[in-house]
This record gives sequence, C-alpha cells and structure tokens, in this order.
Amino acid sequence: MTYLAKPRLHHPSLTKNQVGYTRRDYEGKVSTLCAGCGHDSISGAIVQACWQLDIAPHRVAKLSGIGCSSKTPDYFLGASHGFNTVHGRMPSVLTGAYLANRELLYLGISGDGDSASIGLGQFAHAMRRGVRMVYIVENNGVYGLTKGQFSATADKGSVAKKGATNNDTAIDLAALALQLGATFVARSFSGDKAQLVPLIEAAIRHGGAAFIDVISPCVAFNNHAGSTRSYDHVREHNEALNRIDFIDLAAEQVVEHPLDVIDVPQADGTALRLRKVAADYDPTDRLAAMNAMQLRAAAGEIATGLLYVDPAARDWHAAQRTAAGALNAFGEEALCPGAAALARINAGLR
Ligand SMILES: Cc1ncc(C[n+]2csc(CCOP(=O)(O)OP(=O)(O)O)c2C)c(N)n1
Ligand code: SF4
Ligand SMILES: [Mg+2]
Repeated sequence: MTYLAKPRLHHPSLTKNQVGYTRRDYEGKVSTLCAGCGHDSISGAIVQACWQLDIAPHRVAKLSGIGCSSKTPDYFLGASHGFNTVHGRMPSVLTGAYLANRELLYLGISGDGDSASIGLGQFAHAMRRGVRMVYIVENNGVYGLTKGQFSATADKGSVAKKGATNNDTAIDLAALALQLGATFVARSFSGDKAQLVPLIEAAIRHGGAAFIDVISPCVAFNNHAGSTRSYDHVREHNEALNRIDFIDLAAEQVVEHPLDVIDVPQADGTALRLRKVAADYDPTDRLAAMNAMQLRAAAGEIATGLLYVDPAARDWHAAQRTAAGALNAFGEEALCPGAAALARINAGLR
C-alpha cells in the first residue's frame, strides 16, 4: 500500500519530546522497500534516536548515494533537508554542505556497494578528514537495487542466490575506517535495535567523523543458506564487544553505576556508557580495537558494538580554524570585505 500517503494529522495526545515534536514528526514517506528489508529497521532506529535526542528535524541534513539503502532517507525525517546524490558521491557532496553550514546535523546514508565499491575513495577521504557527520553504511553484501550482484563487502566463499561463489576478499569498512583515522567506529545489526539506537545517539553527539557499519540483510537477494549476511548467519555469529546505553548526563538526574559499565566523556560534555561483555575491552585504544576485530574475524565472528572512540575528537572546521557560524548566515560585508582587505592578504603571502 505504498501509494497511500501517511495521514498528516496526528492524535493530539501523542507524547512530545523537549522540542515539541512527536515521534511521528520524525518519520518520512511510506517505505517502498521489500517487506522485511533490514534497511527499514535502520530507518526506524534513526527516527527513534533523533526523537529521543530532541533534535529539531529542520536542523538535520540527510544525504545519500544510490541504492535501496540510499533511498531510505525518503522514509525518515520527512521535514529535514535531503540530497540524494550520485552513486558513491555522498561524502563529497556532504562535505561541501558541511563547509557551507556547520550548524546542521549531517547524516550520510550509504550502502556497501555505494561506499565499498564505486565510492571507496570518497569514503576513505571523508574518514581521514574528520568531517563531522554520522556516516551509516547499510551493509547487506550485495547490490540490492540492481538485483543482487556481490558487493566488495561480500565475504570470500559466500554463495549468491543463483549459486555463484564470491572469490574476492571482502573489504571490512569498519576496519578500514579505523585504519584511516576515523574517531568513532561502530558496528551493529539492523535486527538489534537495543544496540543500534544508542550507537546512533552516541554517533550524533560525537565531535568528528562517526562511522557505523550496520549489517542489514537483503531479504530478496542475500538471506539464503550460504550467505554470510543472512539474518540466521548474523544472529549465530554476532559477538557483541560491548553494549552501550547513551546517557545524556545533562538531562539524566539519577545515574546507576553497575560494576560492568564505564563512562566515556564526549566532546559535548555528555558521556557514553559502555556495558562491556569483554571486561578488558577498551574502546579508546585504536590498536587494541584493530586487533580485537581481526581476532573476531579470524574466529568467523562479527564484532559489534562501539569498536573505537576518541573522546577528544575535533572536526574539520576546528582543524582548519574556519570562522565560527554558518557561512550562509554571513552578510555581504563579512563575505566580501573589499579590495583593501584583499591587498592586505596578498601582502601577507609575499
Ligand atoms: C555511476 C553508476 N553506476 C552504477 C549504477 C547502478 N547501481 C545502482 S544502485 C547500485 C548498487 C547499490 O548497492 P548498495 O550501495 O549496496 O545498495 P543496496 O541496494 O544494496 O542497499 C548500482 C551498481 C548507478 N546507478 N550509477
Ligand atoms: S532488494 Fe534487498 S536491499 Fe533492496 S529493498 Fe529488497 S530486501 Fe532491501
Ligand atoms: Mg548493498
């Protein structure tokens, strides 16, 4: 029934958040994806996270590439800014928007084909530059939109629906992001909202580039026996490194301290609360994170949770010492200071 528009009016008694919006205000159009597609669960988690964090929808810009995953921004945050770019080019368009207006929250939505195949170079540079954004890859191991060819994240030896075997080595985007210098790297599963929603919340509060690789089964082309991205396979091999509950200390008055949690301070003064499965796992140690991921992979397991975070991360604007505020809010005088100012700059470069 995707041709039916959602009703515009909401029941007046729906709960509102601190900025006056109901959860419905964070939704988008009715999804046209296949019933059961993991990508729809990720959209639901984004809606939940933005609503819970009291983010006004018009303060969000969502950008994507091309693919079933890249279609999803149409299905959440209908009142936000949106730009469906070209296949694999979301990061550069997002970077441009972020340079022009640093005051919006940027959500970059991509697929494994979009980011690990055609857009690998763009992904790499976005990670190493520290563009402040939440970069989510909805990773199903296939090109869902073009009917199920292997993507570059498909595991070696996995079998396609029509029987072909993938002989190429898989790219692990989370491991690559770590190697490239990303300051927040997480992995989750679309079927585990209890883990995914707090991770998205933490990524939103992070001060630099935040990357989340979300294993998201394609029920049409990659959910069969032999696939390593199917619901059954992921559930059986998912090894959670930690469970995080995002706690906004500014709003939270009563904080309990069970023995197996640690708080990681964030750049904005809030804290990430980690509920560790492995008592000795330290998400602030990049080398240890790389090692832990390799060990899990060697054991045929998927490490999920907050894999790495640098609590003191700074964004690209801070590194470049750009002017504070959004460029689009500057007046003509500030943007075009005249010939005398230009002469001074030129003189300083001689
Ligand atoms: C430049 C260009 N090349 C190829 C395509 C064809 N194409 C569209 S979507 C897609 C793959 C999408 O895969 P992924 O990013 O994993 O998204 P999914 O559909 O699996 O969510 C391809 C190859 C295109 N649209 N543009
Ligand atoms: S083809 Fe796969 S990725 Fe695309 S909507 Fe259907 S289940 Fe989702
Ligand atoms: Mg895909």
